[in-house]
Amino acid sequence: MTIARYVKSLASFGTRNVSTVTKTLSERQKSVVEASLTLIRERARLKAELVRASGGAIPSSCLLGVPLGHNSSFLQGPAFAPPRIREAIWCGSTNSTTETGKDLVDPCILTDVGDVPIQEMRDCGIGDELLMKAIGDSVKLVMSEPPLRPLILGGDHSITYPVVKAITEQLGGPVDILHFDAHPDIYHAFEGNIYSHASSFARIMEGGHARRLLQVGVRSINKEGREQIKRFGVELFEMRKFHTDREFLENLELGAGVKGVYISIDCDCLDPAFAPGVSHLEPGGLSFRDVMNILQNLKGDIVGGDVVEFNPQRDTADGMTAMVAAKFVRELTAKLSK
Ligand SMILES: [Mn+2]
Repeated sequence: MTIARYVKSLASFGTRNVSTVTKTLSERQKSVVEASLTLIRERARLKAELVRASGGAIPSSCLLGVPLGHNSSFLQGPAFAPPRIREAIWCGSTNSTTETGKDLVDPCILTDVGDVPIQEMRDCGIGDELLMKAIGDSVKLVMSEPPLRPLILGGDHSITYPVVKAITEQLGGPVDILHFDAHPDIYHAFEGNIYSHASSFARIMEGGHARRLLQVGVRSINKEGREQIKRFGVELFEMRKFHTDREFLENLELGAGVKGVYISIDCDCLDPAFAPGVSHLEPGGLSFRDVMNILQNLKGDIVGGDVVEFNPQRDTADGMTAMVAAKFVRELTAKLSK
């Protein structure tokens, strides 16, 4: 239901004036947010109990889907990605073990609390400010159940801002961020939207949530992007120089002296030949193995991560990019879980 129809249906009770309707609307919205958070809270409690019952006391990855696509500047398909990624993770075509030998069927390695009910909140007219807060609160609820650590299934890239904000607030300080992307996503605002998927890292840097931000795979950046990179002291590793940066990037040690490392993977960091199912096809990108080599050699305490911008509506008929996004999630799980 649109907000206009919702207001109209409330107003149709007749005796209420406009301010009563507004008040009722916000109370109704509050109830929907509370119900959404209750879902996540109870699922996180269930999964953490399961992990503890299975003997786990060390960090363990917990999937949290954020099916949000409306902050994309182009296509909104990433809203449909989380269930497609889960389906590919558990697809019988491959076994359940990561490349480094962790078995995903073990709840001490991987659990899943389902999706933040984004559509339900949007259906009652909840705007981006409250939506972003609800995403952050959901992340905090997962983190409140040790040993769960949040691994986010996007969604467009706008969700990385509330996720990183929540993690750093919960941990009490900034993190280092390793960000794979064709784009720096650092516009102050895009087409007037400060919550745009092209602006998430501007919000993260303004908020002081990252000590270091390393962006890898970038090959679509304009003058404003370069100014913002300079302004925020971002460490930019452009695709055109990747051959000379490779050795440095394959020997990274991050997160010491801060609260840990956050890893954000935009599927369009890859060359479209490896991942055609993205909204912004940008030729000349990384190979899957390029990303794996950096990820698997990375030293540091990984406190959270995301895989974003997979667009099932642009994927091949056999779901090739879904498998790519799923493998990113599987190998990130291996890094997050001890
Ligand atoms: Mn991108």
